[in-house]
Amino acid sequence: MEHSPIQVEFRDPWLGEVIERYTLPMFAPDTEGRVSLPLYSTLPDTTCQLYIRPYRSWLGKRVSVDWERGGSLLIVLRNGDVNGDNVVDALDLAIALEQISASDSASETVWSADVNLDGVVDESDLAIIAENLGSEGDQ
Ligand SMILES: [Ca+2]
Ligand SMILES: [Ca+2]
Repeated sequence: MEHSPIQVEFRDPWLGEVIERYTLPMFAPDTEGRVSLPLYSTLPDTTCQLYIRPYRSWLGKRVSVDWERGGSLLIVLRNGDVNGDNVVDALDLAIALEQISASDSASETVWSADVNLDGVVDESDLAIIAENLGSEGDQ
């Protein structure tokens, strides 16, 4: 199954308005949820808010950055949101439990429940979901 592009928004730090959007195609955080974002934009150097939209099973995240052109930023995203509602809760755990041992890569449910992207739904996926239980993504 293909990855959809990850979407990043620049927001005004005070008003929260979206100033600019860009997408990082074919991109996924590592198993620890680390994402290194290349910062390319024509925006002038300033303090701004970056918003990473919920991506696959990773929760949305808003961070304040001192913007400098040409830099890159390391962000850690929380993982475990199987159903994509930007919250990790018991429902996500239940969906993953139902798919345990499943490795049918054509199934969208299996694809979603495989939160560590190793092609199979197993205990390590459940552990990631359990660890982040109760986490809510930023809007
Ligand atoms: Ca969820
Ligand atoms: Ca897995």
